[in-house]
Amino acid sequence: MRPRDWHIIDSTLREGEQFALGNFKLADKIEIAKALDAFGVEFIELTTPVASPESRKACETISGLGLKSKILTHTRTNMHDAKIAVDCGVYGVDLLFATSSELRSVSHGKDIEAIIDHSREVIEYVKAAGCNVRFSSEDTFRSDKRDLLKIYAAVDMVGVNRVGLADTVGVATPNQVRELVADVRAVVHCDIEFHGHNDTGCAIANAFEAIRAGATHIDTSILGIGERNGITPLGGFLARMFTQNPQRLAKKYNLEMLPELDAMIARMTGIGIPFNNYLTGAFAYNHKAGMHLKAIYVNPGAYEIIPPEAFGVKRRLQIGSRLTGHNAIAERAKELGLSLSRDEIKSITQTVKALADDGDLDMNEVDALLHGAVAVNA
Ligand code: HCA
Ligand code: CU
Repeated sequence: MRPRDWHIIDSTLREGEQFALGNFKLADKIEIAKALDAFGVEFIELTTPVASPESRKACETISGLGLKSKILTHTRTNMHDAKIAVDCGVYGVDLLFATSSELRSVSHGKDIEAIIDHSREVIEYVKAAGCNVRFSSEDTFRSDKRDLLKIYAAVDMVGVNRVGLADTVGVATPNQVRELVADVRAVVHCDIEFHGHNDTGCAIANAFEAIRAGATHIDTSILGIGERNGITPLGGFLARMFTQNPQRLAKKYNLEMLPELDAMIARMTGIGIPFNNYLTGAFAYNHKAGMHLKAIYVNPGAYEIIPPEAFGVKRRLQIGSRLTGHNAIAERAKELGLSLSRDEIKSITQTVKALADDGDLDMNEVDALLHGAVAVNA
């Protein structure tokens, strides 16, 4: 199936609040919403206004900011919550209902027919209030497929704008996501959203497969923060999509703002950006081994699938290690405007390697060796 146009629903302000260290003050929430808007995400999802007085204030305030991103809030599928959500002035309401037998038994105890009846009333209410409405089944991937397709088809008939598939426990494989999204695509006309947790490291791959199978909306959060170890990270997901169609992505989003977004959430949660984070991790563009360095000088694309400047980050060449090579040392001499013979470069390279056995040299130390060699020549 040909991928359709897709959109990001960033849930840093909903799923991200379920992260252990996610407790954003109203001013933080406004800063996050404005940054996401400037980045260009199409939708921003907020914690249910029912959660606390400040959650309600956040829904009202952020809905009133006049952002380009459309503001959604996330509620249980009941009239009480839906009414409060609509009253906050949000663009849309994301309804959630537990459908797997595991969660049904501990949650509401309703059977499928009862879920459909109950949901119909709430969906009709939200629509009549002029809001966009989505219906998602919690724990989709441990729900019975026949039940799911019946529910999705029924809510589609009632007129939802989107149905959501939620891999609540991060159990789904990319193949399962592709198959289920395709099956849902066959029974609904509305848009399809995918929400994937990262317990087994598949959240990005699953979001990618969801799009390939016809999903139109992907839930993300900045740095992937969320319940447990989180969901599809905004940056990692965009890295995946960039490799498919860089021009289109650069047109849709202000990609060079990604480091700013990641740093903002790292600061607000106090976690720091993980060293191996997609694109913005401290070493995401670090090149070290001699063979790699040699190629990078000739053509960075040899070891980089995404040019770092596309996402506003810088490459880092680590030439003071035991793995370095004479090409890297020669390039550095050239950068410094130093003229050294091939043999001199080779000899300095051997010195760097030997010294690095006691610990890597930083650039200043490598530079000092190069300058020292020139001084000897003079
Ligand atoms: C949760 C709910 C949710 C909802 C996803 C959705 C999930 O577990 O707290 O609305 O699509 O992962 O199921 O985040
Ligand atoms: Cu979730």
